[in-house]
Amino acid sequence: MNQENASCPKKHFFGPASSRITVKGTIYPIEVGMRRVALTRSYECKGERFDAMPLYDTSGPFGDAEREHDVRKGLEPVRDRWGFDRGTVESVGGELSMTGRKPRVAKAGEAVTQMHFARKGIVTPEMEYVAIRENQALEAWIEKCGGKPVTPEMVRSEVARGRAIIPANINHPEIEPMIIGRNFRVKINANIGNSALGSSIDEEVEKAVWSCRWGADTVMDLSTGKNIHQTREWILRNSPVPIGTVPLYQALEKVGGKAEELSWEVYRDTLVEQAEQGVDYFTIHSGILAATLPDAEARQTGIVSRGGSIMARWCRAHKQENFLFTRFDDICDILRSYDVAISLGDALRPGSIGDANDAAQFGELKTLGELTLRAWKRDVQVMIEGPGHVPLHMIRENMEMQLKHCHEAPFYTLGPLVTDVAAGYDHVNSAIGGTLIASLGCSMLCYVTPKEHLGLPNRDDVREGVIVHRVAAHAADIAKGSATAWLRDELMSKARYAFAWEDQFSLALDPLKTRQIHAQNIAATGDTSATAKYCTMCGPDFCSMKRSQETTAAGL
Ligand code: IRN
Repeated sequence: MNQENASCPKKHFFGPASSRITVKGTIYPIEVGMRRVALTRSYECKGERFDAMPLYDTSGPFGDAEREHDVRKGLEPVRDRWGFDRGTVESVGGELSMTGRKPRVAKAGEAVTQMHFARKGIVTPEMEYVAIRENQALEAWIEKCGGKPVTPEMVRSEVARGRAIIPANINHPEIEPMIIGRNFRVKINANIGNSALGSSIDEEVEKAVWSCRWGADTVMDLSTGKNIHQTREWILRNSPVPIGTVPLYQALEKVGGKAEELSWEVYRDTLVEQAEQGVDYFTIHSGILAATLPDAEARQTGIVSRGGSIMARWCRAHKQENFLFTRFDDICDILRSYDVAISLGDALRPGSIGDANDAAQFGELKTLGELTLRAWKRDVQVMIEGPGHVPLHMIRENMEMQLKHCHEAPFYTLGPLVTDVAAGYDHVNSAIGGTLIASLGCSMLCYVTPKEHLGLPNRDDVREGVIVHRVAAHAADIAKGSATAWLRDELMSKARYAFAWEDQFSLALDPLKTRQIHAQNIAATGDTSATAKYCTMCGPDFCSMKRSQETTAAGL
């Protein structure tokens, strides 16, 4: 780690061995947040000694356990202090209710997207930020393993060619930038949001904060119930991670829930409203076309995308083409002036394994590839959404088709769920398919919680969903050859073999649960030393690691 650039540690949400640190940039006055875990001993890996490990951290200021958080004030607008001159920006519209800040927009016809600057050869502070963040202050280790640390220039080039995106609306200055692309760490998204039947603003803000603490790289606010605007405002002002939405849901609310009454004008105004608030990416279902509806509707489970079914209904009622398709260039013109990235929705994703990889799904994927080129013409950053329910042996084809049709724009999938019978455990189901597709090049996994198909997730479901998908993403990173991901496992294994329980807690993806289970173990064994060389799984006489060590020590 570059010690000169690292700040003083602060006590972390995950306990005394974890601290929140920041690493300073060298091009811009940025401070990149990370988590550092102190280990109780020094472990040797490839001739290097490690008595601490820096970890990628999504918790932002919420990771700092001693900081008071007043959600009514929101987070500091850190990005505004980085001194990057976007040149063409002006204030617009009314004040944001929580901060009194005026939203900003590019002057007519101008673009302020990361892709715009990248293509001009300009490295932005956000690009430097994600480069430092991806390396986890382990540049020397990455090189030792034969890898290349990420550089700001490499980030610029990936964004310029559309192979990665940095969702960072100019009106969301509170975020710690992150990057989505297959040459970077695999990311996960957590969906939150109220429905007509449940949850309050406070609960949703709490879920957003909770998601970041447990490791969500982005959060999507999918609210469809009361107070949509206000709920989103509070989430945005308190979110250190990019926020995504499906603007169609709010547009539908505005017309009383009647899909046939939707219009381009209502939708356009909703895009502007959300872009001014600072939403970083929009799911837009532009790929479902009127001609494909008969095929899709004849499937076993029809159209399972909410956005897709709304647009299908609109097309049927008006006997017209999907206006999200016909107005696509107008949509891009709005998005480029705030730097909102597009997540092209998979309205025709399969909702059962029997519908997987059918003509409707792959036909839409092809359309999404065509739309990608149109968005790129306007310098709008794009990722592509993917399925859905797909049996394990049919997943590879999804990744191959996405690469073939979508010009290497990042793939972002919902699972895939590999069976239809895992209700109550669909988070695990999703992580199985997600691990495979991420190892093949998918850039971000949309989490699924244990409540999928059954009900609105609560805080505990959010934690389960996030951690299970972090396991999937981490497993994929290892399979892709990430030196930083590998190091964490190597240290964990050494700690496990040494019965260094504290280090095992610190390095686990869920340190709190690990500690809690071990505490129950201590209570059961009566051994309070916390150094016991066994656990209740095998007991003192059957612990294979203990036995191996004794055998080696005895020279047997
Ligand atoms: C991700 C990949 N495929 C779908 N998703 C997510 O599903 C998307 O990001 C958003 O959170 C949600 C949209 O659902 P509908 O409207 O397509 O059902």
